[in-house]
Amino acid sequence: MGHGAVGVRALTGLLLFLAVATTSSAGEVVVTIKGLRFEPRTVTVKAGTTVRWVNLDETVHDVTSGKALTGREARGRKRVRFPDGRFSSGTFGKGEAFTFTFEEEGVYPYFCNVHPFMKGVVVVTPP
Ligand SMILES: [Cu+2]
Repeated sequence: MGHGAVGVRALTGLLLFLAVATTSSAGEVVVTIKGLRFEPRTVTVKAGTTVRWVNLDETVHDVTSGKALTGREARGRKRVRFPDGRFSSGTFGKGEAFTFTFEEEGVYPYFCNVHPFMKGVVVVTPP
């Protein structure tokens, strides 16, 4: 009776889901946050790629685009954080993640707003 139609509809939905999931995972790169470090510190991706930062630490972290001064550079400075406004995750905890899709070529430095000595770079090349 109606069971066949429902079955076909469910299968179509599943296939669509798999197609979308496959497409998005192909365009995604993971950076882990562990031991107060971004790993890898520099990732090179093609334009249109989504970068997913996954926090594996017990403490909260943040991913903010721009530059942070540390060590000698920071000495005597009142201000050490220079966010450029491209992206800012806000703090997120263990097991949580932040994603950002890089549409344009360029070099995108970023840092952790909680621990400005944690830094990384995303290099975006032509698609
Ligand atoms: Cu941090």
